[in-house]
Amino acid sequence: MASVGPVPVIHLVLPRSTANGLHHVWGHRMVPLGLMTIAALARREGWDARVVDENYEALPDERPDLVGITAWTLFAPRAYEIAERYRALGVPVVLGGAHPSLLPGEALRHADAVVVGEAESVLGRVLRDALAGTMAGLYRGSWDDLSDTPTMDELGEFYDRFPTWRYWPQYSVQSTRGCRYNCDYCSVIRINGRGQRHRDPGVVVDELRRRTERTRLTAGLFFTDDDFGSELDWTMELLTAMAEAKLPVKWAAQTSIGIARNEELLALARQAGCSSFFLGLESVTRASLKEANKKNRPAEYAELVARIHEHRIGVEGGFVLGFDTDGPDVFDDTVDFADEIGVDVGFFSVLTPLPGTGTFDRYWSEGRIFDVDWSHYSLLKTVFEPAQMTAAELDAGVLRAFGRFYGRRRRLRRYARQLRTLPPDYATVLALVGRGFAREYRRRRHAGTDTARPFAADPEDLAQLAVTSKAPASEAIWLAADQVDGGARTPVAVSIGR
Ligand code: B12
Ligand code: SF4
Repeated sequence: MASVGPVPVIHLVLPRSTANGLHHVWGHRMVPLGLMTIAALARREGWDARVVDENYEALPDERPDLVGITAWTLFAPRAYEIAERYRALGVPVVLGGAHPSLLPGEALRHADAVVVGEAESVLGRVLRDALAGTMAGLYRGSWDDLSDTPTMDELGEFYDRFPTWRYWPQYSVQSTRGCRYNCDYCSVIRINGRGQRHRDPGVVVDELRRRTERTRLTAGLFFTDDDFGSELDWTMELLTAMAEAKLPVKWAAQTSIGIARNEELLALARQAGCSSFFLGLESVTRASLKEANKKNRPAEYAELVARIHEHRIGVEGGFVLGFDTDGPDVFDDTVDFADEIGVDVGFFSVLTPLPGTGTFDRYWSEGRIFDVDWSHYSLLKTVFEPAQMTAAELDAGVLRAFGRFYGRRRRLRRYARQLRTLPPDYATVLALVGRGFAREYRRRRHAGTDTARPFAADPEDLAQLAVTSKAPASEAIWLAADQVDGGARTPVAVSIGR
């Protein structure tokens, strides 16, 4: 393939997704870091790259040499529509991300190539093959250490191309990949592997320093790590370096709740600019947590949340509803519990058998999954038969949970408490986020679907997925790929751990 211009151009598309309100709410509108990473990798190979976030802009008219599309499960059907549109114009398409990694056979029906796993080790080959006109089939991206992952130096130019109003927090940084836990319903450990890989704390701080020097004002930052507090020695090292650098950042991170047991670490986090921690609290009953293979103990939640608040750090709590042990009272009980223990921002999700997970395996084997239109896998729509209620009751219950948690009175009471316990400016930010959620869920954003036509997964792809979902987490995507190409390519080296 000869390039259409002096340098080859790749368009990198994040498909639109109105099916879930989370990313519309101010304070949770984040940059598409995966695509920016790929843009920076393409730059290294001499390509020009344009990142297109379809949530905010239309697909461009100009014709690139190659299109890369990222797909999570809920917007995979839209990704396929976009892929078909470009292929009809004669532009080759490569798909990657969580969903194509776990269902590469399905993704290949809609694209010229699919990257299974992470792009760093393999994108150069994809681009070279694209230019040579030999791009085809599956490419396996290994789980390498993160030394090759582009830093803010390379990502900066792509940040600069976004309108400044679009995203808040302004920056996202990934300092680790993977997770050491093994929650039954989680995709992360399938996509990024069990165990955690870390970036060098000095590199992370350096990257933040250079970026914030340009803005002067205090910048909002989100660590996309799945468990920021997984290996506390490393977390301590990073926080110490951040605190010493006195960076003008206010940041949030997702972490397991264990971080709250370490007073020294909490104090350091505050010093380093931490505004809030997102905790996957998941359930208020130990029985449901056991079902999910989650180690949390609800009896400790109140005390641990209070400890975080003592350091004037906010707490966002994620809850999953619809476990087999959850009865109809679970919605009100969860909201009341979350409010009582002082959760500042609450997320309530429908338990969802995401492809490739243990939960998918269990419900699929039991014949309980009735909906395989992936655009419904928004975590706000029930796609399986729950044990103690109907699917419609679970849908309605989760909406009711949002309505109850973000009811006007509760929001006012919460704000009054936050003004006493958190920095007043941050309390106000949280109040605005709460108002955003209240509005979002009143408007029932998630009820719509984004695709032009209904989607139903193909039985052959589902048969492969059933096999993939039985695999231990760190083997799932490789088994998915083997089922498509018969393991034809050399297996990748997998390095996990520090
Ligand atoms: C930050 C984040 C968000 C943010 C911002 C997302 C954004 N705009 O990018 C917010 C908070 C908005 C969000 C929302 C949701 N999220 Co989210 N999110 C994440 C998180 C933690 C990090 C994503 C990230 O930036 N990663 C860093 C980049 C560098 O990695 P990456 O995107 O995976 O890209 C690499 C590879 O995958 C590959 N790759 C990816 N795309 C492509 C494309 C091509 C062409 C190629 C070659 C390669 C390639 O190469 C990249 C570099 O190695 C991930 C977990 C995770 N570890 O990835 C969950 C995750 C992606 N989210 C998930 C989910 C389910 C959701 C929600 C539905 C949750 C909810 N309760 O509502 C919503 C959906 C919102 C919506 N409507 O779009 C799931 C998706 C699972 C799945 N099977 O689809 C994940 C994996 C978490 C999980 N526990 O399973 N999320
Ligand atoms: S849900 Fe969170 S803690 Fe559990 S395995 Fe996934 S990333 Fe790790």
